Amino acid sequence: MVDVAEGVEGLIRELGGRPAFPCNISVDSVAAHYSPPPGDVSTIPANSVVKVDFGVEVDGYIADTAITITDTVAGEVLKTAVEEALKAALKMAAANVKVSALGAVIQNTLTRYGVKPIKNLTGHEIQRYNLHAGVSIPNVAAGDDARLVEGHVYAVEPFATLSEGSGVVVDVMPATIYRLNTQQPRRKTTPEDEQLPDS
Ligand SMILES: [Co+2]
Repeated sequence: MVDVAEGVEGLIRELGGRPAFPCNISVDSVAAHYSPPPGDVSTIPANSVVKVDFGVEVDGYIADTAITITDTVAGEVLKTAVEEALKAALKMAAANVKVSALGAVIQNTLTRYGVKPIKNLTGHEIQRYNLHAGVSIPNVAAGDDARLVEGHVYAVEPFATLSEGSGVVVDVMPATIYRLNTQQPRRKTTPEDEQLPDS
């Protein structure tokens, strides 16, 4: 996994960009946000569903993208479903379209393939130097009355799970991706905090 992450991030730098966030390599029931820390010896198992998610930053402008790679039949269904859901959402994306309408078309497409949308992972608006800004793009017919705005940038991120899944992801430790928040005052650290591994 470290080799894949290093390869992706190395190529981004070679091509003149910078990784916008650590390359995520998430396997099977891990939906997103696992990045192998230094020294991680884990490998990608056979018969798995692997999500590779990475972003590129140039001069503060950010692209956010992901692909699913699988050697399983169930994984192929998931992959086709999310790809078709993305296509359907992009087809209707335009200024003034409600984000809930995008969520609805994503949900309907996924349901047609017999898989379930993940409710609590969403796409998002992207601003310069700000990966998660402004509105969220839901994967279900939910959300507020927010609408797409001309000139703004959005990441549309359909996430799906097999029908027996709950459609809700949970946070598990260890967290391997951190974000430096320069807007908030630093909270006091405790000796415990000092012992957390760097990632
Ligand atoms: Co994203």
